[in-house]
Amino acid sequence: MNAAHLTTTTEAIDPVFMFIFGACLVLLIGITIAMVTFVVRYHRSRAPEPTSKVESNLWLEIAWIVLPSLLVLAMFYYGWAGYLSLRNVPKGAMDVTATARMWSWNFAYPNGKTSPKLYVVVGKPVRVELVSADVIHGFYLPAFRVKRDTVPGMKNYAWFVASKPGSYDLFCSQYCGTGHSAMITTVEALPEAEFTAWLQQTPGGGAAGKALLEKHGCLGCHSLDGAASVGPSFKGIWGRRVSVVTGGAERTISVDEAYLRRSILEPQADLVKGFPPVMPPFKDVLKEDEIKQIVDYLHSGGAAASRPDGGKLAQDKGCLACHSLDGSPGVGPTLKGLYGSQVKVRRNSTKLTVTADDAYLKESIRQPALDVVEGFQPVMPPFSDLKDEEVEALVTFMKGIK
Ligand code: HEC
Ligand code: HEC
Ligand SMILES: [Cu+2]
Repeated sequence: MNAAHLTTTTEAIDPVFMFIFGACLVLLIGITIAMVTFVVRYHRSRAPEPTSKVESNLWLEIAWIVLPSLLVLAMFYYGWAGYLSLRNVPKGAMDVTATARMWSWNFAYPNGKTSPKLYVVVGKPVRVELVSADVIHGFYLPAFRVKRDTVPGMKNYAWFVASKPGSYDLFCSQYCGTGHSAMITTVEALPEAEFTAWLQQTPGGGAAGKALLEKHGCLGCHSLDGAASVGPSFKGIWGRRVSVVTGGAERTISVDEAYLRRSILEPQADLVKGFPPVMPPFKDVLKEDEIKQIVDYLHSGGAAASRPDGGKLAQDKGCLACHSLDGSPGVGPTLKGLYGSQVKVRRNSTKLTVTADDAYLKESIRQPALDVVEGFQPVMPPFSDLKDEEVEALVTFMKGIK
């Protein structure tokens, strides 16, 4: 039980458990045998009178004080050592933030990627920062013997390492309301290469495009916030009218995909007026999918907005834990065909029918308790912390679910 040699949380916990369990088993068997033997041997029919004249036995008393004390101290020692290995995160651990909310998990990686499943590298320790968005939840990984509460407003963490590739259950161990049992997801342990490939995959919201801009040094010459730099700012670039010099002749064009591609691949072809021709061509540098991601990113409003993706938000914010997209019932009404439909709601205990338009959808997200849909409990948490553009994105997303 030397902490320095422990490699996994399972190895830290299992011997402690077996030791305590073994000690209890030995005691249970010993005490039961002694009890049965005494019952038989000293039954009144065999021994009607007390036979023993012993008043006290010093050695026996010392033994039954010292031996159990040693046993209990040993349990404490092993338990403490095991606890320390659970609290001391090995060096070089990967960081992931787990956010628990009613009733879903979301995992955020340092590069901004988020996922409803916890992807990890086989053999590499993972430090999980535990955050709760609402009530007390519990981060519970039976396969790795890890169980730790996630408490709102409290910093907490857990670590583990998956030594074999595979899919392991991840539960919430605190009863946190109606949808508690829905807080089930998995740890996906992948070989390093597969994990890296997964981590770099386009994460919807344009983080990949931005990462590419950073990687290729574009941001050294182009700002995202409108500030002047070596080149024009990317802020609000899509659709902007620009004056360019093409083959010596000046013309004004609006920025679209074709123009963006040309500007990136052959910057000298259309030279933005007032800027020096210093941008290197990226023709042989960027791959097609990278160009696409960059163009998408610039299209989406680039830095200024990096417009949120409603579908992804619905996943990340836990909407889909309570709302289905396919018409099936859940904790909340399905989102399928919701937009434009007539909804029966209860507002301040009066019943009325409203049309699910933009305003209604927005209000349902920000103040769900205002209009409670008939037949449902008012359990939806208010998402008052969402930004306006995030609410817009969610509404756009919901409109699309026909
Ligand atoms: C060395 C500085 C430099 C780097 C690095 C650079 N650019 Fe440029 N970029 C410029 C300058 C200067 C201009 C304006 C002159 C021109 O049109 O070539 C420009 C123009 C552009 C334009 C047209 C802008 C407009 O307002 O019409 C786009 C789009 C663009 N760059 C994208 C990129 C991307 C994407 C990268 C990275 C893959 C990149 N640039 C890297 C300096 C740079
Ligand atoms: C804890 C479960 C839960 C979560 C999480 C949740 N909702 Fe709800 N939602 C409900 C319930 C229950 C109702 C019906 C009662 C009411 O109107 O408050 C509802 C109602 C709604 C309605 C009105 C539906 C209708 O049929 O008129 C919309 C729109 C909605 N939710 C959107 C969202 C969005 C978007 C999110 C994520 C940001 C979200 N919800 C997260 C449980 C949830
Ligand atoms: Cu929970």
